[in-house]
Formats: sequence, structure tokens, C-alpha cells
Amino acid sequence: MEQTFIMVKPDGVENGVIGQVIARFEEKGYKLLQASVTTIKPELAEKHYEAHKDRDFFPDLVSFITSGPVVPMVWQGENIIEEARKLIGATDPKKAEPGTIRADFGSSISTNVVHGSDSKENALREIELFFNTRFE
Ligand code: IDP
Ligand code: MG
Repeated sequence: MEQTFIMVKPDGVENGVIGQVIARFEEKGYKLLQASVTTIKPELAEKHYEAHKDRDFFPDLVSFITSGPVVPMVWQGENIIEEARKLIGATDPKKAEPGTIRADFGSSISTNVVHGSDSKENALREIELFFNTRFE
């Protein structure tokens, strides 16, 4: 069964929507395997977002994701990597489909509530980075 890495970002924690994010996944029948509440260090944030290291928004991205508590999670389900991206919606909440997490709870392209892995390779990489574990 497929696993993905989902993380409620500092704006989602601050705005009190952790439970609603979790509910969206539970309603789909997905299973929560791991979760924590933690404030991550810049070193971990830089590794997590290393694909974006040359982008002009990278410093702001690292500073935002380390600015307060986040909720990293591992979820499991059929085709969950792709399905989670649909539940989450487009990166910019203004462009996200109505009914998606980002459309409903996001406020800007940087404060967009939640992260979700975009591929099998990145799901494995991100799960190992945050939980030092593989679930197979
Ligand atoms: P994703 O989270 O939808 O996968 P990515 O392109 O992987 O989007 O970007 C990672 C994160 O970087 C986004 O969730 C968003 O918070 C931030 N980001 C992406 N593009 C921009 C931008 O143009 N300006 C500011 N922040 C951005
Ligand atoms: Mg991404």
C-alpha cells in the first residue's frame, strides 16, 4: 500500500485547522501511520525543500516553515500520493479548486496550509527525512 508525507504548515497550525486537515484524509478512508507536532530547524527545512534552493522565494520559504509548529504526518492508502495532491489543491490557494484544503483554508501562495509529496521518490525521501523510517 502506498504512503505519502503530509505536513500541516505553521499557518494551518496557527489558524487551528489541524483537525480539519486530518478529517479530509480520514473521510477518504486513508490511514494515519505517524504524526507529530514540532518546530523544525532550518537545516531540515533546507533539505526538505532542496529542489527549490535556487528559487528567489527559497529564503522566505525556509524562514516561514521554521517560524512555528508544524504537523508532519505519514498517511497510507490506495494511490494516495496523487489523491492527496488533489485533496490539497493547487499551490496558490486562489487558483485551487473549491473544496480543496488550500482553497478552503489557505491565504496565499506561501501560507497554503499543507505540504504533500509529489512523487513516490519524494514521499520516501520526505518520510525518511522527518521520521527516520520506511513503511513497507
Ligand atoms: P507544492 O507545495 O504545491 O508542491 P511547490 O512548487 O513544490 O508547491 O513549492 C513548494 C512550496 O513553496 C509551496 O507550497 C509554496 O509554499 C512555496 N512556493 C512555491 N512557489 C512560490 C512562489 O512563487 N512564491 C512564494 N512561495 C512559493
Ligand atoms: Mg512540492
